[in-house]
Amino acid sequence: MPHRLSAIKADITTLDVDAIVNAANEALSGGGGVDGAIHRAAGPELLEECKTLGGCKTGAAKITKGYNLPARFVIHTVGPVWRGGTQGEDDLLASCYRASMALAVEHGARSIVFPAISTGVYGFPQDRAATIAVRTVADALTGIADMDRVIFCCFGAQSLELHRRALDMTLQAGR
Ligand code: AR6
Repeated sequence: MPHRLSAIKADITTLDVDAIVNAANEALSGGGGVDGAIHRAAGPELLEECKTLGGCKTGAAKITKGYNLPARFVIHTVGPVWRGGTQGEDDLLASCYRASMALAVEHGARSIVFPAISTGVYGFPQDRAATIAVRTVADALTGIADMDRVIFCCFGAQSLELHRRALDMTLQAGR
């Protein structure tokens, strides 16, 4: 079970998997960071489809096609803005990972890649976010047989280290 989880350092737009996850905003209007990179790589049709979806609440997820990306689907989720940790940020971040996994399974995706949601512009502390990401996905995976691979796509060496550490701790805990 734990072997389905891994962390790599990469540009998420280059990965040939069934679904990549986008750290979007509630308007699904595109933006900077990973959102901007995904829209640039997918092409303008992605924004056209996003406009038909009626936005996305924080902690929820919506799915589109991948257009010019190698990935078949883009799952757009909206992470919480960090406001000190007392505004339900942890639960909302966990909800992003759960909702994205559920949508992927619903659409028959057997491989999914996550960026480090909320840890850029939205300011969520990176170590805390990595722990929540890995724990939430590992817990969800125990109830999902139809998923082969979940990858945490880190953009920097520090992020990779944090996710590897969180994965090691999860494996040691036998989850
Ligand atoms: N591949 C993988 N990870 C990336 C890439 C990439 N190409 N580019 C950046 N990252 P952010 P957020 C990492 O700011 O904090 C947008 O404007 C980055 O290093 O993209 O959830 C949206 O429209 C960081 O670790 O997302 C929203 O308004 C992580 O992706 C807002 O930003 C997330 O950083 C969302 O903010």
